[in-house]
Amino acid sequence: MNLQEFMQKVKARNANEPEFLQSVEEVIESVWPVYVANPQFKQANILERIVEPERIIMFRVPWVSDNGEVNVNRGFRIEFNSAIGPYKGGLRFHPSVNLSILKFLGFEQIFKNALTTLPIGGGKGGSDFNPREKSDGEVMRFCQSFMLELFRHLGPNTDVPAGDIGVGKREIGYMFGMYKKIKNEFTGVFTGKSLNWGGSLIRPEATGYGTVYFAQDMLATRNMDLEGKTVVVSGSGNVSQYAIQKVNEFGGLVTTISDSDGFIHDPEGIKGEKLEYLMDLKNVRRGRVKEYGEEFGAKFYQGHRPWSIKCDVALPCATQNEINAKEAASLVNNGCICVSEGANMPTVPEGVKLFLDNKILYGPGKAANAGGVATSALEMTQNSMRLSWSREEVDEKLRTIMSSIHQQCVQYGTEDNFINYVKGANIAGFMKVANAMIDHGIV
Ligand code: NDP
Ligand code: 2IT
Repeated sequence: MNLQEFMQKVKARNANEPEFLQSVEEVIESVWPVYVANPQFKQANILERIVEPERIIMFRVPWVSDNGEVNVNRGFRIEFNSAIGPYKGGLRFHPSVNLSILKFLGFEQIFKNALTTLPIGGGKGGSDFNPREKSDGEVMRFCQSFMLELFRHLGPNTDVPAGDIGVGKREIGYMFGMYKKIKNEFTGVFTGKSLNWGGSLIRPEATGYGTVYFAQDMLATRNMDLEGKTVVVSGSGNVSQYAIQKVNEFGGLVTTISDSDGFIHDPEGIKGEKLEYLMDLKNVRRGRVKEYGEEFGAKFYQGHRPWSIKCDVALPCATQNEINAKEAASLVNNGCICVSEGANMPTVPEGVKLFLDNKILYGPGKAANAGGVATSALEMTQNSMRLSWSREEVDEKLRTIMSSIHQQCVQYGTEDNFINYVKGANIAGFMKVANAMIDHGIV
């Protein structure tokens, strides 16, 4: 079977799952030469096995809104691969959630988690529930109903969820509370928990910080850093906020933020009290970025994404396929030298090709945003030991892990003096998981 025949088979089996197929195609294209060169992988049929989730759980989530209406959402957990550790990955609550999106996220998570150097397998889950404009009570009742089914599939050594889009510390709290009540045990079955009941310092910051550390490591290969660089960021949630904070610390200037309504361009920089305002706006008042524009007199571009704004570095931190081919071209033509992906699969395949053809420093999500899940694994470690590390200790470990991921990309992705981080991340992640699968026999 050649690469095309293999993809044909995957497409036939997973028709109508475009995001999943997109993520599979990217990984398979990178690892195919390694697969062909290593007969033991072929003999164990690793590729066909690795694209098939070990288990998918889909369930009904009924809940009652404040006005007494009965609602039904769909819940999912994709337990994709446990070759190197318990299933680990976030839960996403967003109206767009479906099987294809969660399978792509679960598939990415396998290789991302392998890159962290820590013992965590790949999983992802969530619901098409939309937390926007819901009361606290509605969110709580939804989370409780969701857990009434999901609890039986979780466990600190089995499957450990965390947050993703639409799931932050409030939702983790409600879900953990229900899990604890049903199971009558207090274990580290979620990460991203609040500090006073088992959370880890730096976990909220970790994805954004890690994405910026990865950008610094990429820039360092060309003797550059973020000092004085103009940085365009998309999104305005958890990942964006802490990416912005870290860019500011490194002396860069962040000029954009966005949400699904549009983007803000603030040429003077999103820093100091402006960043504090943004955090309060998004995390406490649950408002829209448009209000930032009104507060500080910055321009709001309704219905547009920020990629037409001239920058040195771009940090996509919102969602999948948020940089299309035209937008990737605009970034390249405007002189962007580095893209570090805080979001999962934010760039369409044609955009990725353009970045690689133009030899820019391009860090794909599974490498650049792995700091979040890596710090989740550090939270699991602290929970198992029943103690907590200091901010400095966790941040130092995160910094070391991001450098190790960068190093793995360099090792597996260097071709003619150019570091192809896509190839490097895919091959490094794949090798670790594939070898573990071989050790375990045909299971
Ligand atoms: P949040 O829910 O905190 O924020 C999401 C942000 O992205 C919001 O600004 C949201 O705007 C915007 N957004 C979401 N969906 C869309 C859409 N369809 N179109 C335009 N904008 C959209 O999520 P996170 O910050 O946690 O996650 C952001 C990205 O980072 C995701 O891709 C996630 O998978 C990835 N990620 C997250 C990690 C984590 O630890 N949290 C770890 C690794 C990756 P709006 O309010 O309008 O929806
Ligand atoms: O995409 C991701 O890596 C996350 N949403 C974080 C997963 C985790 O378990 O911390």
